Amino acid sequence: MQEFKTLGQFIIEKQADFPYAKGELSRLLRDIGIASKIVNREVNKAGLMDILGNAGTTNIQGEGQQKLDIYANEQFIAALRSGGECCIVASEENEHIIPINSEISKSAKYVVAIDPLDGSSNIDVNVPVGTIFSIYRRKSMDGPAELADVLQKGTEQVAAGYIIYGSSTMLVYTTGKGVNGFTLDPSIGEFCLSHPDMQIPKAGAVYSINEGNYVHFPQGVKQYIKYCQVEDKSTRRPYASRYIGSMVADLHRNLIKGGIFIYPETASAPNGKLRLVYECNPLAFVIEQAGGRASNGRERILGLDVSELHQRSPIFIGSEEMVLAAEEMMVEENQLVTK
Ligand code: AHM
Ligand code: MG
Repeated sequence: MQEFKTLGQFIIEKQADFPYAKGELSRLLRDIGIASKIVNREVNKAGLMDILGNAGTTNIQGEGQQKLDIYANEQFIAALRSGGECCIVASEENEHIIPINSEISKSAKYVVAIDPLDGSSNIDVNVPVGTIFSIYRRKSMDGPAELADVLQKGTEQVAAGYIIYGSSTMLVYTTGKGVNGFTLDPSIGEFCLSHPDMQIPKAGAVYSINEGNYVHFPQGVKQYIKYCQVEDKSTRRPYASRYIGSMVADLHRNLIKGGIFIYPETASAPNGKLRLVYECNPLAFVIEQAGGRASNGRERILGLDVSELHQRSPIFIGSEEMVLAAEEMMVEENQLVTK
């Protein structure tokens, strides 16, 4: 008989890696896994149900919210509330932190930052979307948990990961001891360990960037794009350009095959588009744990100061050698931004 390991079994097995932990983090990861299965069910039905389309409201960043964004947000918050291990949820879909004030969450030690459904504008066209999550320990147990508990540097994350709702659904996460990937077996409704100890190749042959914004990119990024397109056998150039427009999907492919994903700053968006707390930091933690690199073009993403919940950051993330090459060009060009 084929032997397999479920996410639940794996989490329990790994609990021994955290001698100080009493199983709370394991239960938190379990809660996220459960909510993701419910979201997966709805994402898969998107073409069939009247759930498709715009809910007619906008999130605090003025972007159109799809109905499934709202649904996913509610599911994750509900799972974290009923699990009892989380005292604050911070979500892309909510302007403010959501304190969990239930009786069982009183002594909860963890805060969770989440992008419940990233790339959700892709749902209408059946392109993979994802969930991104990040877990921190509360800074202090005195008094109620507060925003400061969420605004921690990425280096303070105790766990982070993503779920990709793609041709199959996968959950990939790290607790700082490597990266493991689990594929959902729909026939038994369990995530099964399919990608143990994931390692991103040191270099790849794929670059992912929204090249339509080329005229607005900093000179260093323009120079790097040109570099990607020049023929050079030793570095496998020209690289292939692959941009799905769902960061989780682009990053997942690059994690497995090697590659770089860039969402830079532009003149009109000096901090780029992507959000530090629940998009950049968790994915940077995963990629670093897989042996890759993540920066804002100059500094390590995980070391950046966090002052706002919905703070944005440029991001250069993926295979180490590729990110290093892009960073060098950012320095060389002195970060000139094309007006
Ligand atoms: P969202 O959080 O509003 O879904 O936006 C995040 C997404 C990323 O998944 C993706 O990489 C990027 O935005 C695409 O943006 P663009 O269309 O500007 O290339
Ligand atoms: Mg997002």
